[in-house]
Amino acid sequence: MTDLAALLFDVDGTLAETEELHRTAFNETFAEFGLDWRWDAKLYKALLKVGGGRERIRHFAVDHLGGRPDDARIADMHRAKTARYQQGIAEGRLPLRPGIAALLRTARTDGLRLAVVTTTSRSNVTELLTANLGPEGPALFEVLATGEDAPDKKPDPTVYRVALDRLGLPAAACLAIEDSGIGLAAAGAAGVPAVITRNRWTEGDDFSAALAEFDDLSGVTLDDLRALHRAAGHTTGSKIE
Ligand code: XBP
Ligand code: MG
Repeated sequence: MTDLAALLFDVDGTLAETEELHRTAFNETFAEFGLDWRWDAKLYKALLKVGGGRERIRHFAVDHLGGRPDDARIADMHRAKTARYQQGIAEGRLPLRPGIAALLRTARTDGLRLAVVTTTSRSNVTELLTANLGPEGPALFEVLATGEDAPDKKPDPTVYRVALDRLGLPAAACLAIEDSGIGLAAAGAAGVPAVITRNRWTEGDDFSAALAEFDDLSGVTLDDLRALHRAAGHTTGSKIE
């Protein structure tokens, strides 16, 4: 049996409820670029199956509207969207989800290693962590594996493999904390067991492969996570609701 050595945190929907700010930033950017596109909540929920904001814009432009991709323009739009999103972070619009700050600090005190494993950009992650935890926030995490590290976004497992490689740990020594079906699939394809924190944007996703589902991480202790990880080491298919 392999002891738990590291927690691998997804960002969007897991560390913070970011998607409404992402959605608003996309829509404001579309208007800025003279487009009449508008992603309402229902459409955005469906588009979240496409990991990565740049990829999401491209998917919408090509698959949804049947357009020809203009990748330079899509990159410009995504840059503008990221600036708007980070302005929202600077305005304090993205608190961490309940239980996250306490769990991060306890994990570090307890000797667990921490990594971020996300499809979003590195600067979005460092801005979010700094805004909520101060200048030392990003350094709580030994590894930040982000969208820049993996051209193929979740559910592709590349970003998880990058994190494992940088940590120098086998997948079985880690536990992923995710909020989405594509994130869970990415972790699973890299061999990393995972738990889910639910949110409205990923309601209805297939979480059958998760070790457990939680509404949020308040009240979830390291002992709880260690017990789930230990159980996953010698059984499959057991799940705690
Ligand atoms: C969820 C995502 C992200 C955000 C948009 O990422 O799919 O693409 O919706 O962010 P996570 P960007 O893996 O953290 O759940 O526009 O920066 O890609
Ligand atoms: Mg997520």
